Amino acid sequence: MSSRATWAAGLPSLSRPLVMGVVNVTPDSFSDGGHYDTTDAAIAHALDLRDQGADLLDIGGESTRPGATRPLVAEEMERVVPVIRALALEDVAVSVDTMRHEVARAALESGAVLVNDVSGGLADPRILDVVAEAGAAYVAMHWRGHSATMSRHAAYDDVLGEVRAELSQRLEAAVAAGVAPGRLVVDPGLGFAKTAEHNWELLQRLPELEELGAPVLVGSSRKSFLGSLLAGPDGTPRPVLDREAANVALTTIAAIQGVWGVRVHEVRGSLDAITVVDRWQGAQAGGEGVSVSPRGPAGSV
Ligand code: PMM
Repeated sequence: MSSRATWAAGLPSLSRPLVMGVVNVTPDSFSDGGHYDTTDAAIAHALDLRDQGADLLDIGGESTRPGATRPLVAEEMERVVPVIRALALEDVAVSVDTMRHEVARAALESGAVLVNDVSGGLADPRILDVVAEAGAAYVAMHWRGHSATMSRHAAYDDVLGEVRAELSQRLEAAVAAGVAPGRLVVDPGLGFAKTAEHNWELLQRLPELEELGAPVLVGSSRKSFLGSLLAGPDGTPRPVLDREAANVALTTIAAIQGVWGVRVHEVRGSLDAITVVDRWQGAQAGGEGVSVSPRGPAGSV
């Protein structure tokens, strides 16, 4: 992966993949909707993920589950801003999971250091100007439309090639808006306008996404393609909260392929897997567990 010249202030600099812990302050997210939808519950959960070792906490106020209704801008803001403000006082980096420039601006003013935009700037192009002005880091995820319609767009001749080409356009748009190239991260957007087959192919070919020259983030945690893979004999998908072991396996696979980070609901297992991969790679290189392949900005600062 190419080395990066710059990185946003406040983001951890690691020689192993980073673990981003998910905090959905929503009533309706597919796996944890309604669990942390008050400010106090969300802060307590975030601090628990921090204590488990999360390197970054991703705070979101809009569910992207298929068919979800979008909250008002004011509602989304009320959900995430108080949580981000409280966490910014703690010893942890915070990102905001939003597609809206107003929410991104308020989050960055409240102490967030990264904007995680599942639409890669397509839902609200002004978000790129906000990120550029703040000098923040930005995750451009692959996206083809809002949740209500995204399944219609899950058609590809060559999923890796098309995702990579569309992400390349999103990186160009971000740079054109003034975001520093060294502050950009890409994400294939597993489950967003993708079937299970598409997800598996992307997961098999992550190094080819790295050819974009930006670090890669992957979010597989609890997603439905794991539920269908692990379905019972009668075809019933494995329940959402019982997919963690499978996700730890995917964290291992992603770490071996050199990703920058994984976005997960449970931190400890993925962090353990990353620690094992790091040690294993050090042993392969004849070292004593020292990571020999710094990845992306985290390894190059
Ligand atoms: N997935 C979800 C939400 N935000 N952000 C990134 N960068 N990558 C993802 O795969 C991603 C995301 C949906 O999952 P959730 O509702 O459990 O947060």
